[in-house]
Amino acid sequence: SAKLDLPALDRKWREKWSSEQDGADKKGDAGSKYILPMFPYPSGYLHLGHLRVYTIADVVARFHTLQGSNVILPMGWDAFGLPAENAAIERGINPATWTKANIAKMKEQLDLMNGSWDWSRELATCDPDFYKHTQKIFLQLYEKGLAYQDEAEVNYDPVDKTVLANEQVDANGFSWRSGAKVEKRKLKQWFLRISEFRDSLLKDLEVLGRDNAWPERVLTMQKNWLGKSTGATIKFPLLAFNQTVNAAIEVFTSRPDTLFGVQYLALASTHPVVTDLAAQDPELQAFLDTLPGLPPDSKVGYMLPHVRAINPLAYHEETPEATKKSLPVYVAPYVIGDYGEGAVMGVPGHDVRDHAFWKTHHSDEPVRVVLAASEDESTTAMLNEPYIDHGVMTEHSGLFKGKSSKETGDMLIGMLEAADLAKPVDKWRLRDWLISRQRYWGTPIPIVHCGSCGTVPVPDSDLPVLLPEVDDHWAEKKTGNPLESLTDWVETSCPKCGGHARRDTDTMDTFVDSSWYYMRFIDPHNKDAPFAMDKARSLLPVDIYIGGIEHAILHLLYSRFIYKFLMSAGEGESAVDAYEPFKRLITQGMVHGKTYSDPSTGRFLKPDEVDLSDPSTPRVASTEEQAVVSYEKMSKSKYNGVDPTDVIAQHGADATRAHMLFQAPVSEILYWDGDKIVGITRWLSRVHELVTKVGRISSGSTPLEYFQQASQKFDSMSAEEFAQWDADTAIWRDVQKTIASVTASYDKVYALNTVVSDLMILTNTIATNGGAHPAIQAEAVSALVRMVAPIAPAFADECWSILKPDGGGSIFRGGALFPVVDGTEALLQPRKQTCAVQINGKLRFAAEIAKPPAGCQGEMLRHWVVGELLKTDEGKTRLSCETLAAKKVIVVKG
Ligand code: ANZ
Ligand code: ZN
Repeated sequence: SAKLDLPALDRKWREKWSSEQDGADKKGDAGSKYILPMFPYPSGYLHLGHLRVYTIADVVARFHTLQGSNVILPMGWDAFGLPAENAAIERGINPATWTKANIAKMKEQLDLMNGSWDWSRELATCDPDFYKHTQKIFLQLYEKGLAYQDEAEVNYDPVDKTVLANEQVDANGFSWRSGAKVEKRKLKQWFLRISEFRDSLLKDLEVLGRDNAWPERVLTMQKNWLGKSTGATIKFPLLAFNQTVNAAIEVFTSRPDTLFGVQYLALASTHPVVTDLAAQDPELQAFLDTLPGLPPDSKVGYMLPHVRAINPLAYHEETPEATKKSLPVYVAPYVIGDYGEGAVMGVPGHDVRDHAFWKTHHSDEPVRVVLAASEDESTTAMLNEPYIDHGVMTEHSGLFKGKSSKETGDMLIGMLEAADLAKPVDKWRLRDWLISRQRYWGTPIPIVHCGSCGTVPVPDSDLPVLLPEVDDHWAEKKTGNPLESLTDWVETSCPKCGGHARRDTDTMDTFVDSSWYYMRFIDPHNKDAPFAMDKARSLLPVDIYIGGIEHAILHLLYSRFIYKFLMSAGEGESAVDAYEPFKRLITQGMVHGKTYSDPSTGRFLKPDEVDLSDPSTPRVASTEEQAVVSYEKMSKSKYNGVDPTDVIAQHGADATRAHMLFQAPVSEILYWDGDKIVGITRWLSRVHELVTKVGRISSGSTPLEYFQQASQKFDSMSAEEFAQWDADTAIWRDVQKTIASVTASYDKVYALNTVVSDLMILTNTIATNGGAHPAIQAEAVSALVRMVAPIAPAFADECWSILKPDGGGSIFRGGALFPVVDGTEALLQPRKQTCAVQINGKLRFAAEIAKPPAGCQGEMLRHWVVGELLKTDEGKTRLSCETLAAKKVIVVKG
C-alpha cells in the first residue's frame, strides 16, 4: 500500500475537527470528567516536557470521551510573573506585549499536537477578566481575617532601590542586576492565613492516599511541609549578670526525654535576648554582622559572655550532679528564628546537629549520653555519633534509669508543668503565605491606605483594580517597583471617607493566580463571581490533574487551601466533606535528551561536531574518536534540546505522541531518541494495512451472536468448520483480553506505555490470523482502531473513515465507542471432555482435553487427541513424543 503520510493526516483531520459543529456530538451518559494538565507559563516556545504532559492529558481525555463521558479539557496561561517582567526589561518592551505574543505562538504550537483542547474556556491570569476575580477572592479572605499585613524580611537592593525575589540574589548575597550587596529589610507585607487550615490540610492527605489517588512521594512532601511536631516548650531559668536579660529562655523540643543530656542552649540570631545584648556588646554585634550569606548548616557560634542557664531539672534533688551544672548559652545560626521558640536545648548525645556543634566548640569535653537501645550499654564512651532513636534511660537519668524514654519524656513534662516550667505543645513548620511582591507584572492588591480610615478594601463595584499600562521604555527610566512611581495611579480617594488615599502598590505572588484557575475553567465567562457555586458543585473537583513533581509542594498546597476556603465558605463548622481540588494526581517524569561528549575533554559536542555517518558509533568529527553518548536534562549548554514542532513536522503528531508514551512509564524519565520513532511509524502502517484489507466488511451480526451460533453447532462441526472457528476465536480471545488490559491501563493505572505495547501485540495477532472469518477480522480491526484512537487521533479517524464510510464523521463524536468486553469469553473456550489414557492395557491417568469437532475422524482424530494430551500437565509428564511415535495409538470414541 502507499506510504502512510502521517503529517498530511494531521492536517486533514485537524481541519475537519475544527469545522465540525459541536452540536453534532453524540453525548455520552457517563457523566462529566474534568481532566487538567497544569497550565503553562507562556515562555514563548513549547518544549518536549510540555509535549509530554499535554500528550498524557489529551490521551486520558480522549479515552474518557470514547467511553461516553462529557470531558472538560481546558487550556490557559499562567501569565503573570517575574520571567515576563525580566524578559520584557531585557528586550525593552512591556510585559503585556511580550506575554500576548508568547501566548499566540504557544497556542499555535499546542494545536500541532492534535490535542482536543476546549479553547472556549481559555483564560490568562493577566487578563483583567480573570484577575478581577483573583482580587475578589483576596477580599473575601480579607473579610474573614485571612488576609493580613505584617512585617517581614525582604531582600533589598540599595542601588536599584527595589525588593528582590530570592532567585534574584546570587549565592553570595549580591543582586543579579546591580551587583550590589543585598540587604535584609523589614517591610509591611501581605500574608494569607493558610495556618488556619493546617489541620484539614494534614488530615485530608489521608483521603488523597486512598487507592493511590496521589503519589506517595507527593503526600510525604506535603506532610513534611506542614511539619506537625508534637513536643513541649521548656523554660530554662537564666543566671544573668546583666539586668536586661529575661528571667528565662523557652525552648521547643520534640524530645523531652533527652532533658538530662542538655549541655548548652543555642539561640537564633534574631532572638529578643540576643537583640537586647547586642545593643551593649560590640563583639556580639560584629559576630551577627558576619552571619548573612552563611550556609544554614554552618556550625559557627558565639558564646554569650555573661549569661548561663539552668536546667529546670536542677531543682529536683535526685537529679544527677552533671545535669545540675549551669549551661553556656550560644548564639548559633543553625537555630531558625521563626521556628518553635527560636531557641534550642543542645543535646550532643542525641541530636545530629547538636553533636556537630558541640564537637566544634567543646572538642575536649565528653558528650553525655542519657538513653540507649538497651539498659546495659555503656554511657561513658566518647561517642562519635549521637544516638537519635528512642530507647531506655541510662544512669545519667537519675531515678528514671531503666524506664522507656517515651514514658520518661511524658513524665518529665508532667512534673515540670506542675512547676510552670514546661507545657506540652504542637508546633508546625508551615508558615503563613507571604503573597506581597514589590513588582509590576502581577495582580494588584485591591486595597487603599487612608490616613484616617487605615486599610480600606476596594469596593466590589470598583473591581478590577487595573494594572496601569506602561510603555515599552518603562524599565529604563525607573528602578524599583514601577507601581510606586506611577503617581496618577497611586493617588486615589478613600472609598470610605472620600479623603486622600494611596493604593497598595504590591502585586500578588503568581501562586495566588494558580491556586484557583482550575475553578475558573468551569465557569470562565462569569462576570459577577469567580464561578457559580452550582457549577462548582457539579463539575469540581478536577478528576485527573497532571503535572510536574516540581509543584508537589507549594502549588498543590496553596490550591488545596484556597479550594477548602472557597468551597467551605458559608458552610462553616458544619462542613464535613474533605474538600480537595484534585481527586487524582499524576506526576510525569522529565524528558532527557541524547547528548554527545568528547571522551578526552568531557566537553559537550555541538550537532556539527558529531560524525553520525555510522549511527551505531557516533564519533567526534575532529578526532574520529568514539563520542560518549548519555542522556541529560535538555539544555542549551548541552546542545541536546529537541524542538517538538520539528519532530511533529517530520513524523506527524500521532507517531510523536505514541512514541512519547511507548518509551517510558508516565512517571519516569523519558530518554528521548527521535531515531526510534520509525518503529512506531511501522506499527501504524501495519494497522493501516489491516484496515484497508478488511475495509467495509460488516459481519451482519455481532461477534457475540456469531460465536453463539457457532457454539450451538459446535458438536457437529466439520474439521474445516472447526479450523475456521479456531482461527476466529484466536483473534477474538486476544481482542477481549486486550480490551480488558488496555481499559485498565488507560483508566486506573495510567500505564500508557503498556497500552501501546498491548496494541502492538494485538496488531500482530490479527495480522498472523489471516484465516479468520473476514467479518471477525473486521470487528477485531475496528476494536483495535478504537483503542488506538486516544493515542493517535488523526490516524484513527482516517482508519475509521475507511471502516465506517457513512458512520457520521469523527470517532470522537460518536458517543461511547470505546470497545467493551462483550460476554463472549465462555464461548471462546473449546468444549472439554475427559480422556482416560491406558498404556499397555493399564489405566495410567485421565486428563481434560478439548473436545474434537464432529468432522474429525480417523488419522486426523488420532492426531487431535495426541496433540491435545500433550498440552495437558499430565500428558507433558507421562507421555513423550517418542513413546507416542513408537506405539500404536488407538482412540476409542466416547
Ligand atoms: C532537643 C532535642 C534532642 C531535639 C534530640 C531533637 C533531638 P521537629 O521534629 O522538626 O519539630 N529545634 C527546635 N526549635 C528549633 C529552631 N528554632 N531551629 C532549629 N532547631 C530547632 O524538630 C524539633 C526539634 O528541632 C527540637 O527538639 C529541637 O531539638 C529542634 F535528641 O530538642 B530537639
Ligand atoms: Zn478614609
